[in-house]
Order: sequence, then C-alpha cells, then structure tokens
Amino acid sequence: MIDEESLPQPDITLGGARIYTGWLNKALQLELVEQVREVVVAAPLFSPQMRGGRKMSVRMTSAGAFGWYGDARGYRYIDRHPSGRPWPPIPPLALDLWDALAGSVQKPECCLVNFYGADARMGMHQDKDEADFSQPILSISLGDDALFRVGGAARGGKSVSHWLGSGDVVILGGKARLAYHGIDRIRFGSSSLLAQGGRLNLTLRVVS
Ligand code: MD3
Ligand code: FE
Repeated sequence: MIDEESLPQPDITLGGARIYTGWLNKALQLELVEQVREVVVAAPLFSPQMRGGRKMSVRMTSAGAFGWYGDARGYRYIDRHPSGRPWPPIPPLALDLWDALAGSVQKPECCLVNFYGADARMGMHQDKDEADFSQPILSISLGDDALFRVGGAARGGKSVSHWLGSGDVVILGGKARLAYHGIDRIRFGSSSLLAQGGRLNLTLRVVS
C-alpha cells in the first residue's frame, strides 16, 4: 500500500473515482494505441455473452496473465484467449501508468481492452470477479468521448455522470472499487485519434 497523499492529485473525484483529465498527451495516446493494436492482432476482439444470454455490444480482449470472459457458464478470468493462444503482454505504457498512479505495490495481471463502436454501451455493474477488492482498478480512455456513470455500492441508488475524453485516466480504489458504474453512450466521431472512430478503454486489474 502506497500512501494516497504521495500520489499526484486528481482533477476531479466522482463517487470516489479519481479522475486525471488529459493525463496522456496526444503523442502518448498514439503510442498507446499502437501498443493496443499489437494486443488486438495477437488476441482478436470478441463479444462476451451476458448473464441473460445476449452478447455485449462492447467488443473485448485482454492482455496479461488473465483475460476477462463471459459465456453460458458465467463471468470469469481465463488464462488463454478463446482461440487457445496465450494472452499477449500488457502494453508497457499502461504498466507505466499503473506504477505512477495506482498506489499499489502489486502488478496488474489483466489489461482488459474494451472497444466501443457507435452504438456500444455498458450497463451498470460492479467489477467483482477479482479476488482482492483492496486492489484498485486503473482505467484509460482513448478516442471518442464517453458518458460515464458511477453510483454507490448498491444497485439502483443515486448516480453521477461525467464525460470521459481521450487521455483521461481514472483510479477506482477505496470505496469506489465496488461502486456500480457503466457507460451510457459514446459521442461517435468526437475524436480523431482512431481513424475509423470509436473508443478504446483499458482497465488494469489485479485478478488473483
Ligand atoms: C468504477 N469499463 O471494463 S472504465 C469495465 O469505460 C468497465 O469501458 C468502463 O466498467 C469503460 O468493467 C468503465 C471505469 C471504471 C472501471 C472499473 C470500475 C469504473 C469503475 C470499478 C469500480 C468502480
Ligand atoms: Fe466495470
């Protein structure tokens, strides 16, 4: 545990989420996109199945020792891409951000990559498939703006919304770690970072 006071101060805190607006400049965003491209080549995007049986509108893949997965048997972390190949390494630039901002001496074991096309969204949920909720999650936004919503630890309570932009980094730690959260919509084409539009979100997680 690293003291929160020794970390850089966030620009905004929202329901306990620490938001670093525009933490990555354009050059670093482009470099990270290139590193994510390598991940997607080795581990192609797919749409996990939700609890109700439908597929998510967000396409996903992972890097690291574990990747997040969902099928008829439920949600879990698995140690291989559905193709059977191992997950590729976590982008080095994402690991640098973890060291600078997460305030954890542990290393992330998963970098979940979410890709949002024009009509993709993510319903309100908790991230509960990890073993240790005292470990934070670090989120990086790249590309189009997204309307992020965060509530409390119980479903259906009050929530607050915030537009996340390209280069924003969010740390979810402390009581925010088990907060309900989701992405209501993206503003497709609002960023020129990805030539074809859309949004990438990376989340770094300690899994086991
Ligand atoms: C608040 N991703 O992958 S990142 C997810 O933008 C996920 O793709 C969203 O929710 C996205 O699970 C939101 C911000 C985020 C990530 C994890 C959280 C917010 C969180 C965990 C607890 C509370
Ligand atoms: Fe989540």
